[in-house]
Amino acid sequence: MKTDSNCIFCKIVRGEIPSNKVHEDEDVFAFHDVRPQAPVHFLIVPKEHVATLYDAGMAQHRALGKMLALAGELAIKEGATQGFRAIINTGRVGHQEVYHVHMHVVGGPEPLGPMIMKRT
Ligand code: DGP
Repeated sequence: MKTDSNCIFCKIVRGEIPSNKVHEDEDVFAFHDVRPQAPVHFLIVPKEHVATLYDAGMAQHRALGKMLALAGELAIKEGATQGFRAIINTGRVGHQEVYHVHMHVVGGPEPLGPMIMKRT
């Protein structure tokens, strides 16, 4: 499995940087966002280093599928029982800050603004 020694999320997956873990299996790792933008805010990442969705393909379909398949279950576990947003920022235009694919799961309890992840 491809890993990047300089990637902050690879370091979290390897346990070299501490994180507040939500879930781990052989394909994906989920942990709380260090800068939460809502009461529930965690990230689900593939364990394999894939920089962006542009770099992902069918070779990653299992991990990418799991990210979506687990979102609801983990959101409920974290307390977002009335809805959430699942967001994958991609590239410069998508305001991607960390170049290891990650899905934000952002939830209530109150309804979220129209562009919760937009940064100025
Ligand atoms: P973005 O690439 O813009 O989709 O967002 C990256 C997110 O990653 C941002 O909300 C903050 C979070 N983040 C960055 N570094 C760390 C870290 O070291 N630990 C954790 N838990 N989250 C991080």
